[in-house]
Amino acid sequence: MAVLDIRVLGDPILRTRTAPTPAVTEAVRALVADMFETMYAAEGIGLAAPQVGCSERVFVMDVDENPLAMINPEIIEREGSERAEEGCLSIPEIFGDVDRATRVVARATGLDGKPFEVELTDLAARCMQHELDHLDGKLFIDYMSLLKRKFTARKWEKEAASYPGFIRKLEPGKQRSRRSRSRDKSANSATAPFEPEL
Ligand code: K1U
Ligand code: ZN
Repeated sequence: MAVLDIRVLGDPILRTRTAPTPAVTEAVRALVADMFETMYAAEGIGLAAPQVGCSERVFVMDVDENPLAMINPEIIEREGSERAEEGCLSIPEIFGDVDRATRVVARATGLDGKPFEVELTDLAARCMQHELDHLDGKLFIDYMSLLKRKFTARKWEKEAASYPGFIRKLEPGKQRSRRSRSRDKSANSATAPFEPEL
């Protein structure tokens, strides 16, 4: 297993919709293992394949010690709405409020290649929707008002300089087990990826 580099805002892969992953191969299982390792190292609760440079329709998440890997996920039921703050491992130091369904039922293929369904609520439901957006090339900043986006773009211009090539390398010293996670407050950055969308 390996801790992978994380792509940050400005890398075009984060804006590319993934095609369905055709089969659950050994390579897909190895990718999932590396993604869990990377997510725990980054102290996140979710991670989608494009964030580690792979255009696969795959994400991992772990909310309240419930690790979940979803291949070709879809939401088949959604209910409720709540606005809450989100961050993204690919846009460090940027936070914003997003409205999300509070309960979802999702269908996906598991690591065994078999379909399964899962009901998720609250933070787990939010995380699932955030990760599914990644697979469609969508980021939480897309839900911001124009004013907030402009403010955020200026902040990101400064942050981005710490991420040459839009790559976030995780510091080995910062890697922790999933039992000792807390929000990642490390700083970094790229160019002006908000600008074309304003
Ligand atoms: O996909 C990602 O960038 C991971 C991201 C997912 C996320 C889901 C739901 C709300 C916010 C962010 C994170 O893991 S951000 C960091 C984090 O560990 C965290 C976020 C909210 C609550 C608790 C932890
Ligand atoms: Zn994210």
